[in-house]
Amino acid sequence: MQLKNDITDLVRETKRLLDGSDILGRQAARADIVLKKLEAERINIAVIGQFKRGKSALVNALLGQELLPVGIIPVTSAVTEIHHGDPNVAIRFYNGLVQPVRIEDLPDYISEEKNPDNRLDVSSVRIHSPSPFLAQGLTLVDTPGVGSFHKHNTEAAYAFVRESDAVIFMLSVDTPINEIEIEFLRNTRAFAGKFFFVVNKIDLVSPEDLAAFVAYCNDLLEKLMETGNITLFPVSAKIGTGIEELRDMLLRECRTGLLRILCESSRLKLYNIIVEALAQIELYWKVLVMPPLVLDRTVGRMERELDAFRERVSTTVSELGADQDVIVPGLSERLEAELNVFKLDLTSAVTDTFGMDYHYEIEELEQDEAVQATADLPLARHLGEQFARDASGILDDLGATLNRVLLYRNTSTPEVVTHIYALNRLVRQLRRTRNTLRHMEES
Ligand SMILES: Nc1nc2c(ncn2[C@@H]2O[C@H](COP(=O)(O)OP(=O)(O)O)[C@@H](O)[C@H]2O)c(=O)[nH]1
Ligand SMILES: [Mg+2]
Repeated sequence: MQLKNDITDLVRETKRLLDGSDILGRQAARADIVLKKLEAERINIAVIGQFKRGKSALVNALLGQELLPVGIIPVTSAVTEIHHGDPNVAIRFYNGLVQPVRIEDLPDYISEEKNPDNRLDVSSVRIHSPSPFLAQGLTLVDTPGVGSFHKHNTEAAYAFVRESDAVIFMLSVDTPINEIEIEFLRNTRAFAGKFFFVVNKIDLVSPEDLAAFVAYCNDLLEKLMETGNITLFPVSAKIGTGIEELRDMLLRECRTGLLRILCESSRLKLYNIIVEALAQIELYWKVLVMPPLVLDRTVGRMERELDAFRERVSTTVSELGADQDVIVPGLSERLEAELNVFKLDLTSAVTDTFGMDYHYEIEELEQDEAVQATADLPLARHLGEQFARDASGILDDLGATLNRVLLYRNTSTPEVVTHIYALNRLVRQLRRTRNTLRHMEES
C-alpha cells in the first residue's frame, strides 16, 4: 500500500531528525513507537468513557472471557492492555519492574480498595489472552475512566488516547453525555484514527427510550465530531445483546480497514509529535535568549541539583547495603529499579529548572521466575560500584548535554552561529513535513 510506505518514510525521516537533536528525545521516542506499530501492522483500540459505564464488562464480553474485574473503583492512571498470546498477566510498576501475577490477584493491584492512591506505584497491566478476537492484529486497552472523581484518571485517559489508533467510546443509557465527556471528545478527536461509539446497559430501558437516547446521542456526537457519519452500537455487556454484531463489525473493520486506520492514526500522531517538537524548540529559544543573569542563576540551580543527585548515589548504595562484601539476592534488580527512579527524578529536575522536557528511556525489568543459585551472585559491593558508575555516567552525560545546549555561553561566535543555523534548518524541515502531513488529509 503506497500510503503506508509514504507515511513510514516520513516517520523514519522525522525520527532521524529528532534523534540528531539533544532536546527532542521524548519526541524521538514517540516517533519510534509509531514506526514499530507501522512495521508490525497492529493497532490498539482503547476503551474510553466515564467510570461505571461498563468498559471492563464490555472488554470481557468482546473477549468472551471473564478476564477483568467489573464494578471495582479503578486506581488512577493504570491502563490494562490485552494482547494476543498464551495466557499470562503481568503488572508493570513505575520503576520499570514487571511482575507476573495470577489473574485472580489482579484487583489487588488495580482497584482503589486494595491499592489506595496507587500506593504500589502500578503504571500499567499487560495481559495476554488466546481469544480469537485478538488474533487479527488487535490489542484492546481498558482505561480507568474519564472524569471520575480522580483528576488523574482523566489525564491518564488523555495520555492513552494519544497513543491509541482507534477508540471505543462508551456511553450508557443510565446517564446522558456530560460536559467532561464532551470536553474529552473535543480534545481527543484529533488523535485517534477512528472512533466507535457504544451505548451500553440497554437491558435497563424500553425500546422506545433507547431509540430516543440513541437519536439524542447521534445528534450531539455528529456536531461534536464534525462528521455526518456517526454509528452508535447499542449493547448490553451484561446480558450480551448486540455484542456479536459489535464484535463482527470490529473484526470486519480490522480486516478491511486495518491499514487505513493505522495510516491515519500514524499520520495524526506524527503531526502531533512535530507540533510538540516545534514547541520544545521554541522553549529552547527562550532559554537561549534569557538575560545572562537569569541564565546564570538557572544554570547555577541545575548544578546544585546535579550535586544533590551525586550525593544521592552514595546514599542509595549505603542504604541498600551495596557497599559490603556480602551476597544479597535480588539486589541487582533493586539497583536497576533505583536507576530508573533516578532517571525519572532527573527528568523532573531538568523540566522544572529549564521549563523544557528531557527524556530517558525507562528500561523494563522482567522478573525472573527461576530463583538464581546464590553462589552465582556477585558481591553487593561490586553491584554497588556498577550502580555508582552508571548513575555518575548519566549525570556526566546530562552535564555535557546541557553545556552543549547552552554552548553559546562560553564558546566562540562561529560555533554559536553554526548551532543556530542547524536549529533553523531543523525547524524548516519539521515544518515542511508538518505541511505534507496536513496535505495528505485533504487528498
Ligand atoms: N444493567 C447493566 N449493568 C451493567 C452492564 N455493563 C456493566 N454493568 C454494570 O455496571 C457496573 C460498572 O461496570 P464496569 O465494567 O466495572 O464499568 P467501568 O468502570 O466502565 O469499567 C458494574 O456493576 C456492572 O455490573 C450492562 O450492560 N447492563
Ligand atoms: Mg473498569
